[in-house]
Amino acid sequence: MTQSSSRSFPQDFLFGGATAAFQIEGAAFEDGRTASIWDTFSRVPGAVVNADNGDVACDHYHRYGDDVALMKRMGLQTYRFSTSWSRVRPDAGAVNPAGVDFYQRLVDALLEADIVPWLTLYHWDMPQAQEERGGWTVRETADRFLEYALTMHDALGDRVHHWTTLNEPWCSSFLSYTAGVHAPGRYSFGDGLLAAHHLLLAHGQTVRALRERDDSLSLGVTLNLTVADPADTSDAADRDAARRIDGQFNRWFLDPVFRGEYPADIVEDFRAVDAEAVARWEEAVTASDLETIAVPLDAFGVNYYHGELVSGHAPAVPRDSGQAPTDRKTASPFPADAGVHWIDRGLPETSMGWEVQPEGLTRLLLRLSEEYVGDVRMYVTENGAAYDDAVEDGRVHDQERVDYLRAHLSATLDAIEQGADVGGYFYWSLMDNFEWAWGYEKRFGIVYVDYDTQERIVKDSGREYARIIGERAI
Ligand code: IFM
Repeated sequence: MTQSSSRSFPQDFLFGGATAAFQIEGAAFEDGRTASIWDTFSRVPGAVVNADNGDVACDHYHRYGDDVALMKRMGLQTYRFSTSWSRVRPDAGAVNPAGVDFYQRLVDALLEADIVPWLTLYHWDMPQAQEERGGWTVRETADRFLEYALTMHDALGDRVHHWTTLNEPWCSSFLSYTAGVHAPGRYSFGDGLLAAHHLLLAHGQTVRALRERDDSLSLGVTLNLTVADPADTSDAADRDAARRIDGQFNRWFLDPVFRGEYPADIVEDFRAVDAEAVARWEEAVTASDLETIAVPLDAFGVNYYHGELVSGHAPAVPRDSGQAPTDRKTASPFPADAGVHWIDRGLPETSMGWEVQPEGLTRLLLRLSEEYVGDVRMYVTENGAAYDDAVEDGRVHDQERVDYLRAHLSATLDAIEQGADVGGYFYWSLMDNFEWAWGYEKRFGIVYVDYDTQERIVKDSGREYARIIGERAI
């Protein structure tokens, strides 16, 4: 691309990188931390590829100083990380000062390096002891979560401005309690429904309480969202397939957060499949819960990886949606998926089997802007790609990831230029890490991690990102 065709980002646009506690920290049982649901689940035979776990991960707990220095060298303006509930309040019980201290040291190091800390309170690692009390299927868990959130605010409220309650509640509810693919590995549609509601309740209660403490904080939530296109827009069955996927994945979370209601069409779809589960869920959902969940926000996090083309008719060759790494899942457990078929549109794919569809990000941001967020500023809090990287002479030439990154940054700029208020972009992930059920098999980082030596190597994509950040243009 020539200089004359380069496009600049708005002055206040933030460039960041993202990680999550369980995926990078390691030190799983050090300094008072006790088991989270992922420590337990990763030890279930067949749950994680190669029986990997988070005991060591990227050893970030001990290497955070070097990792922050690396971020500074790359020019990152902000760093999105999560705190571990099990480290801060082991077993969802009393405060563990050593756990709190780790995050204070991390935040101080970030501030010292002029990197804005962007803190997520829940990125899936609930204390195992709380799961044994019912986990997200019980209302009490939202109250325990609030205690933990207030502990974090006591410790960091003077230094951290940006607070995100939840990362991707679709994953920590349906993927975890219904599909059994993520911890705690339950297989119940009703439990997934309850978990989603109590997660959202925890979000609302936490935003409300933090706001009461300090109305200058920037408070938000991050959802993972998709763009489901019908294979043939003139075909009613294809349009209905797209409606259902959009409904159970996007609107099930967007509607309560921004409108204080669950999408009625999806409630009826769910009822047709499992009336008893829906009745149980209806008993748990109160009008005041919905008011709490729709608490006003300052920031809205959008995680986008890929879109999907769906049909109501079976294609000659079924497409593998690339979702399940192990044999734990043989058929989609989601009621609204029944009769939905994924169509291969011939786009390039990442090593997750996810299509590379950057223009979907533009459309998603514009849709959110038009239909949901009002004047709440959006941030792309995750976007990234896994590829099979190799180290050659001390370098990682990951041209596909360079292209992915550039294409999605351009797509973000397209949305901004068409009127969406997007304040920043966080590449997922800063470094290779524990990719949940895929263990260490999938590498998303712009920094390569050698898990034998814990050496970090900035990949070509990391170099390109640093260059783009330096020029604030693409
Ligand atoms: O690694 C995950 C992250 O924890 C949540 N969002 C998707 C990423 C890639 O699968």
